[in-house]
Amino acid sequence: MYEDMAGAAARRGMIDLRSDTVTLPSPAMREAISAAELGDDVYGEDPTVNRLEELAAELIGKEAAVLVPTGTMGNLSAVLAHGGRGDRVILGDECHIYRYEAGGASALGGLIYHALPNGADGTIDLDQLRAAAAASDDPHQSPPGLICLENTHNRCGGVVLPLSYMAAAHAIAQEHGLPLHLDGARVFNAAVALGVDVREITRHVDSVQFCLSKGLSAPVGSMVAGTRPFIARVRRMRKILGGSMRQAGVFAAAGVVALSEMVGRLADDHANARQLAAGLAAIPGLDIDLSRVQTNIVRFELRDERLSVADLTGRLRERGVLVGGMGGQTIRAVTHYGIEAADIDRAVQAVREALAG
Ligand code: TLP
Repeated sequence: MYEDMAGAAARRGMIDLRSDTVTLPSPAMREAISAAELGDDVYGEDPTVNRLEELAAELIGKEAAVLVPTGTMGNLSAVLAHGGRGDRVILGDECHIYRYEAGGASALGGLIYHALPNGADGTIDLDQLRAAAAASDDPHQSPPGLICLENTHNRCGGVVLPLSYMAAAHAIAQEHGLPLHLDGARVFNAAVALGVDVREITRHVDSVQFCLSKGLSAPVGSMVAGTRPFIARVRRMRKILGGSMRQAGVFAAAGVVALSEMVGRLADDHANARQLAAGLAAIPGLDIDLSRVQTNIVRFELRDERLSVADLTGRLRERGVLVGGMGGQTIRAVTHYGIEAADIDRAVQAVREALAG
């Protein structure tokens, strides 16, 4: 009855690898959207939102969860619920909260970003983390408020933080009485890559934000999860930020399908990413670290003096392939629902031609 909209980009002739945010809802999501029972969620009366929040809390292993429109609002409302004006948000200098969320915690909440170097593997050195987390009696210093990690780590190429690292970072946070927040926009990708239940990851954090609208393919929505009192504070922050919605069951219905049906298939995206990476590795003029291709993100560097990243992405666009520049010589390609193994072959061929021509 419904067209498979995930194929829409492909039908337009483009292989869109710019992000997994470009995914379109599955046929099952479209059916769920049209059949969704609705109510006013500001009154707590949207049964579909309530179902999604209960399901999300259970799957992610936390007491409660709340639906927010975007990952950015999810992270911001969580950070504001954890810390106060003048507190430091300790995070990695390559993380999304620091690089791509417009400084929201400072701009709106008066918190200070304390950025520590991210290693290529997405981690922050534990000694540096421990030193940053230690509170000082010196009135010149601003107090630590919380620690944030990102898993999978987007700018580091979708790498997965090891469970042992999550546990060690959590121990440091606990030692210093700080909450640990996880930007888990793609935490289900991390769980699938590790072959563990996602709760094995989230048990090491106090709160988590995860996106329904990336690899899980829902059109809109992220969840924030944590203890009941924390989620009550997040609800207040969401209200302040203008993110409390009315008949949000319209897209929460797709979120229920995302969590029930779309997690397992992330393994296909990971296999496609590995296939893409292997193809790119064989092309002269490109540099790629295959050990970092662990999930659905392929990060590679252009090492061809004859053309710029903009030249290459432009030539790829002419050949029906969209990828994104990440600054400098770095390019990102992301696999997702609607991208098949045959598209990967076509994309690799397009890159070969673009660099040859
Ligand atoms: N990431 C987007 C861009 O903003 C870079 C993408 O295309 O990958 N955390 C992480 C780790 C993310 O990658 C993103 C989106 C977010 C948070 C924010 O989610 P939204 O876009 O829903 O606000």
